[in-house]
Amino acid sequence: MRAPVTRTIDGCRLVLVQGDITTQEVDAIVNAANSRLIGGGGVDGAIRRAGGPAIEEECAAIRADRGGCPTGSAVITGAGRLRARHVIHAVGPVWQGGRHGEADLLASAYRVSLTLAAEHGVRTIAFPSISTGVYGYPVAQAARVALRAVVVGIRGTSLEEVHFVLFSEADFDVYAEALRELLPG
Ligand code: AR6
Repeated sequence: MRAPVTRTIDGCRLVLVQGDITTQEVDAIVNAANSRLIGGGGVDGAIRRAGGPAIEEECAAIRADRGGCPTGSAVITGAGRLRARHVIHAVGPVWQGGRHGEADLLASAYRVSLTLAAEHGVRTIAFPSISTGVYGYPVAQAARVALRAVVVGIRGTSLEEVHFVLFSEADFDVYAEALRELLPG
């Protein structure tokens, strides 16, 4: 298990941790969702199992109302039995080789999540590595896009702490290296 890596940006702590996102003590947990907001595997399955049926009930209401959530965007629900107050369901792109706007869509998924968080008074938030599981986005490239989007997006917000929760040591190491490149020291 890797030790956390931390940077401070404009008074906000950016922390890389290795672990399970469902156990994070934060106001909001971000889910790597799909555009139909229909529960799947990976981190989505873990969040829905831990949070219970209340999350699916709210997702079903959003589906009925607006059909789901476009790729590159996000929606917010309650968090059911999770410790967090909110789940932000962010829809990252499916990797198609890198020339189909994937980087812009991935950055947008992070940006919209931060905007929703700020609108709901969230002070602490945890992100998974969106799109790098089932959706096949190469993790080194995704890490650079994700960290840059968050470092830019947290400036001027009331966010106090942003966690990236990496499931494996390998993913943690890739994010730690990308963070060192982006913010040396
Ligand atoms: N905590 C933190 N990270 C986790 C956890 C966990 N409990 N479980 C898995 N991961 P994925 P995607 C990591 O596939 O690529 C779903 O079916 C995992 O190791 O969950 O955006 C949705 O419904 C990987 O690094 O999300 C969509 O249909 C990362 O989370 C689709 O998969 C993301 O992997 C979204 O695919």
